[in-house]
Amino acid sequence: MNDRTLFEPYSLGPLTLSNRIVMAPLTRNRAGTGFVPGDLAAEYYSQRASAGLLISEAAQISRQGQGYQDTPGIYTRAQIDGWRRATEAVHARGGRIFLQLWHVGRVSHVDLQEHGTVPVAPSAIRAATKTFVNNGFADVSQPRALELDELPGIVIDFRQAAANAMAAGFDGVEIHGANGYLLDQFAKDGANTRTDAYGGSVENRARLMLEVTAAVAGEIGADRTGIRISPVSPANGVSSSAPQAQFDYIVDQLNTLGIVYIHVVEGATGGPRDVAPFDFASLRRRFSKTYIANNGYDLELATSRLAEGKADLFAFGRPFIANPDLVERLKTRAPLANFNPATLYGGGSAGYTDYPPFSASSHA
Ligand code: 8OZ
Repeated sequence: MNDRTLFEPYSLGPLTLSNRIVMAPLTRNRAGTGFVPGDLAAEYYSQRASAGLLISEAAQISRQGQGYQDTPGIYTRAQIDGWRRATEAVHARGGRIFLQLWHVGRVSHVDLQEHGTVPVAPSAIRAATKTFVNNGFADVSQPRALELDELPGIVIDFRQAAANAMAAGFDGVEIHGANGYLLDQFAKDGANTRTDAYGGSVENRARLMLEVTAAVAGEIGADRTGIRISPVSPANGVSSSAPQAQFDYIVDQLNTLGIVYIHVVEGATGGPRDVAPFDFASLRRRFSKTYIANNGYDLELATSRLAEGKADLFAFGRPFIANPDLVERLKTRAPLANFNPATLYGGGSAGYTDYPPFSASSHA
């Protein structure tokens, strides 16, 4: 079954994926009132259902976990019902879809928080990054450090959000442990100067990510739980003084928890793959289940990495925006369309659901 070609089926835990191409999570900021994903989202995901696995845009697990305008949640009944339309549309086309669970931590703005309260973080250190709020980009707000007794509530929010995702019909969930958001902030010492059980040592800084993973896997099953990590990415202003030791340890523990995949952003998110020295093969060796590779892959690199056994699945992000039929285009070596950067974040169907498949585009 697990034929070594990108376009053959692959067994991911209990699921059979039709190929080894994954659609990476992509933030598109088109949720409606109450942060509910609407019919356009269902259409957008169903248009891309020929990917072996779709990973949804990041969905906040709570109001506190939101960091950008108009991103969808997974903590209310209306949000669950909205997402169900997307999962049903994807399943009707034979696709598989995981929901990405997100708490942004300090990458937020008072105007996005309930009653204008300040965002939360491992430590009261402001991130050098911007967010999309009030229809423009603005510096993130100064955060406050989470109290020790608030952390169990965040674990519970992740667990409940995972249960909600399953109620909405998702095939599983991906915990967002990457790109400088809450769990990555805890893991990396540039953002975490705590002196309690959640700061200091490699083990302590990994603790929240691992508690969340254990709780989610306990709720919905390890074989439906994945996680995304970005060991060396400086995304959203994080830094780690010893990423190899930190992420070797994290991946050893994730392996023990038995979750179905690790999804690894190799290098700087959306940027250079060689941003810092790091042995990704070490993570591959430490993890016995599925390794999803991401960042700057094209057909050639994915094909060679698969042949070398360096990864099982390959996540493409930006190429899926303007190429809903990306799998077919890669398979037939058809040209790829470029997306319009002006319609990436927010708006309606323009630049979202109106990119045609190759067979329907102007060459035909
Ligand atoms: C781009 C814009 C906003 C959020 C990530 C969820 O980097 C994101 C994101 C990307 O993981």
